[in-house]
Amino acid sequence: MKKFDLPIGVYAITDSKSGKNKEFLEYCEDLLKGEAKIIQYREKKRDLKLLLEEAKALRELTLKYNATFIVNDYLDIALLSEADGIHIGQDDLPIKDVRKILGENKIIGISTHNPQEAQQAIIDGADYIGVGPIFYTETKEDVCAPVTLEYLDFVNKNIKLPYVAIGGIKENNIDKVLAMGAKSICLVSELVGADNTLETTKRINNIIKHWHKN
Ligand code: 3NM
Repeated sequence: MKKFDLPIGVYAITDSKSGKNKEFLEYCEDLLKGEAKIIQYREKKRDLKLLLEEAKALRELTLKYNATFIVNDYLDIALLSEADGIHIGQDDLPIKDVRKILGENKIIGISTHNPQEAQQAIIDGADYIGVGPIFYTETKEDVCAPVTLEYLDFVNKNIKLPYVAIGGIKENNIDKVLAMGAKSICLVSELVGADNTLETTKRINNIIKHWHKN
């Protein structure tokens, strides 16, 4: 039995530019008020003490809004902040070793970019996968070329794991991703760059939920 399903709606990821016009936590609270039910804390190349401090604060905030809290990459930060789980990349520690450290009850997600990686994620015991980048993105450094809607279609039809569609997804192209069956959708720059993060998150959540209402 699956222990976890991704919520239908926006899968929010923080970015070093999150809250550039606002305090970081205020930005995250806008995501939560806009009904994001899952937040991944993704911050690269920063002071570990600061990462832990922010992760703990975000853990507290996500509990207040009854949202799932995932930490990107850092196992130590995930454990110390009592996150619900971790999201890793293909070059990180193997899932079975991450599982040994985190335990059975925590969520492990992994980014995948092709059918082989998706199939391997099942074998390795991932709880969900990231599917991307669907479209061109400048947000993630060293990411591969867009995997296109073709890979999303493959995952939707063949991979029996929850998945989040990611990469270059905007309000003006989200319909294409929804039409493939995606239920959990991540938009980073679209939310970071929004004039009103709360309203934009809410509006995009409504689009996703409306699409899947039956
Ligand atoms: N992971 P935006 S693409 C964090 O394909 C991340 O694994 C990706 O940002 C992957 O919505 C990506 O601004 C960045 O394109 C997504």
